[in-house]
Amino acid sequence: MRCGVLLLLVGACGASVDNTVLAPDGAPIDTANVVDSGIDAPVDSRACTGGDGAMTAADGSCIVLFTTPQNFAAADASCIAIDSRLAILNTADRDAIAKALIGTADVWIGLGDQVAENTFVWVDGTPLVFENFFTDEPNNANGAFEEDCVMYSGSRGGWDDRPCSNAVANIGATPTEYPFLCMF
Ligand SMILES: [Ca+2]
Ligand SMILES: [Ca+2]
Repeated sequence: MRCGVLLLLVGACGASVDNTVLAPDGAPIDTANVVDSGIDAPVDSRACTGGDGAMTAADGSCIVLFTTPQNFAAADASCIAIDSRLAILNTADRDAIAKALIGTADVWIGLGDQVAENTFVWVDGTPLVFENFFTDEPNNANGAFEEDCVMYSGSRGGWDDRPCSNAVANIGATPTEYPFLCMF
């Protein structure tokens, strides 16, 4: 009887030791090696220069203007090529800096509703909170065609959803290439 109890305790103790030894070899140890993409933390230590003009926001982020027109995806790819993304204007200050930089130009910013119509998301995946859409925008072209990418209309002083590229159906001669703002 006593021997049986002892065996049971030894068995339980052995299982516990095995679990403890195995744990460090499991998934949790990988959490120490998670690589930050940098996309959610655009502020970095580089000098704020480049493109066709650049300005620093109060939070230290650098907004860079590129005046050669491109469609939305190509513009974002150009930003990624310099370790940045299309500008995430998620504060009033960033928005004001962007407006000062672009003057009356129309430029892509890093916002769109490509995944779910009328649910606008920044290119780093964060949801829209601060916004500066112009009156009656976003309007998805009033149903005429899809407008899923957002540009800053400098002349109107607010944002406007526009067709992302020439691949969008039924846009006719609607422009789809604009200068753009990168941000790091
Ligand atoms: Ca849309
Ligand atoms: Ca629109």
